[in-house]
Amino acid sequence: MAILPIVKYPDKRLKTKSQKVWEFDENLHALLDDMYETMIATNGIGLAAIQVAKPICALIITLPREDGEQYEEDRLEIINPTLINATGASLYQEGCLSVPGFYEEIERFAEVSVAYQNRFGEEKVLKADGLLAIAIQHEMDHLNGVLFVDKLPLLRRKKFEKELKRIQKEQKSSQTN
Ligand code: Y12
Ligand code: CO
Repeated sequence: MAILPIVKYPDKRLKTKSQKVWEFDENLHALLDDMYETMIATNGIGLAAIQVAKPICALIITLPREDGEQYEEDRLEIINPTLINATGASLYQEGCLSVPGFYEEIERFAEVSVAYQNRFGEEKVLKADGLLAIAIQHEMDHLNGVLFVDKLPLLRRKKFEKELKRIQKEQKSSQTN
């Protein structure tokens, strides 16, 4: 297993529309394992393959339990997802490993049902609400080349771009000092 580099905003690769997965082989399994290791090592709860530069329709989610810990047995692997039902609305302060240090409130469906395949290509359906529903929608957006910041209204988007410039400037000066 390996910790992979995460593609960060504003890298254009994050705008890629990911391709459907056809082969459920050891290469896919190795990628999913590496994605899991990468997500846990970087304190993430969700990660799409494009975030580690692999433009395929695969995402993983592991929500923390009430004790704040993430357990490997809760690891969800979702391949080729399609939204089959979505209801309600909910607001949540979202973050993304590709946009570190920036959090914004985003409106999403409150409950979703998703058809997908597991790592062996078996067809599954998952009904989710709460944080899991938010995470699924956030990660499925990545498969379409959409980031949570793309969903911000103009003024908040401008605030984000300004804040990003400040963070990048800070990082540059800490590297040279
Ligand atoms: C609700 C909202 C969004 C999601 C998508 C999954 N998002 C994450 O897993 C975000 C994790 C994250 C972790 C960070 O920490 C490090 O990079 C070490 C982070 O960076 C900072 O805070 C500096 C930003 C985001 C699921 C459910
Ligand atoms: Co993300």
